[in-house]
Amino acid sequence: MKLANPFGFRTTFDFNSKIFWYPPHQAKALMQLKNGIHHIDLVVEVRDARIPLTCLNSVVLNRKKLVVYNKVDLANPQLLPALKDYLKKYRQEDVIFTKANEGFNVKGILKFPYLSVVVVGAPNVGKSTLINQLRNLGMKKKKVTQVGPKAGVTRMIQTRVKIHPDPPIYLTDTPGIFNPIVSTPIECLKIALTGGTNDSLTTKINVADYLLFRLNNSKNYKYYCQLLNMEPTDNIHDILLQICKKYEFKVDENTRINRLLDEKDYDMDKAAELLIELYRKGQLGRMTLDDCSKEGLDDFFQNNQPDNLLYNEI
Ligand SMILES: Nc1nc2c(ncn2[C@@H]2O[C@H](COP(=O)(O)OP(=O)(O)OP(=O)(O)O)[C@@H](O)[C@H]2O)c(=O)[nH]1
Ligand SMILES: [Mg+2]
Repeated sequence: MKLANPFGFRTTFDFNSKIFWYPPHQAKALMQLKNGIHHIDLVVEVRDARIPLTCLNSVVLNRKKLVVYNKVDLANPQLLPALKDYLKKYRQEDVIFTKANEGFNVKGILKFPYLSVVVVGAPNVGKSTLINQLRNLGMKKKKVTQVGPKAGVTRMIQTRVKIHPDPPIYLTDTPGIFNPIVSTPIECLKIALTGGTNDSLTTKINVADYLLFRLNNSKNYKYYCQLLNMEPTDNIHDILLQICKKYEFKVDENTRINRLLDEKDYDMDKAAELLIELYRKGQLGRMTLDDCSKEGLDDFFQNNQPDNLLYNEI
C-alpha cells in the first residue's frame, strides 16, 4: 500500500537478524498437545490482530478449529472485515474478533457447542485473559489462570477449567508457543514489537526504530509529534532524546554498564522501551503491522497456500 510521503521518510527498513526462542517449556507443551489431542473437540487458536498474517505460520492441530483474533482494540478496525473474508475463502477458517481484557465479543466462542476445548497460540496474544473472561461469563467465577504483559507467563499446560455449567464446557490453557521458523527478520520485528517474544532477546533500539518507520509510513507520526511536542522525524535518536528529556531518563554511575547512552548520560534504552510500551498500549494509534489492503491480502494468500505454511502438524 503506497502513501504520500511529504516528509521524505524512509521507504524501506534494513534489518537482518532473526529471533530464535524455543525454551524447554514450549517444546514440552507442544509434545503434550500432540499426545492429548484425541481428548479435544475444538481448538481455539488465538492470534494477535495487529499481525494477522505474520502469526499464521503457527502450530497446526488437526482438529475442528475456531480462530480468535484478539487485541482488536489495538489494530486498525477498517482492515478486519476483508481479513475475515480472505481467511474464510483461502483457509476455510471461522474467525471471531475479540478484546479479551474487557470481555468484548468473547461470548461468541460459547456459540460453538464443544465440550472439551484447548486454547493455543503464540505467546502474549491473550489466551489466559480469554479463559478468565469466559469463566467469568459462564460460571460467574473469578480469574483462574495467570495473565501478564510479558510473553511467557503461562509455562505449563493448565488443568482444564469449567467455563459453562450446562452443557458442561471445559477449557484448557496452554503456554504460548513461539514459531521457531518465523520466516523473515521483519516478521521477527513485528512479533517483538507486539510483545510476542522474550524482550531480552531483542535490541530495543532496533525494535523502536522499526516502530518509528511504521508510524511514519502510516501517518501515525502525529501521535508521537503531539506527545513529545516535536516535528516528524525519521531519526530514532531524535525521538529517544526527546523522551529522555521529557521523562528525565538519566542513568547513574551504577547502571552505566551495557546501556546505550547519549553524551549527557541520557538512558536511550529506557526511552526505546517506553516508545515500544506506548505502542503496545495503543497510545500511538491503532496500527496493524501486516499489509491487509486488498492488494496485500491478494498477494499474501495467493503466494502462501496453507500447505506452504505448516511446520508442525499434529
Ligand atoms: N489491549 C488489549 N490487551 C489485552 C487484550 N487481551 C489481553 N490483553 C493483555 O495482554 C497481555 C497478555 O495476556 P495473557 O492472557 O497473559 O496472554 P497469553 O496469551 O496467555 O500469554 P502467555 O501465557 O505468555 O502465552 C496482558 O497484559 C493482558 O491484559 C486485548 O484484547 N486488548
Ligand atoms: Mg497465558
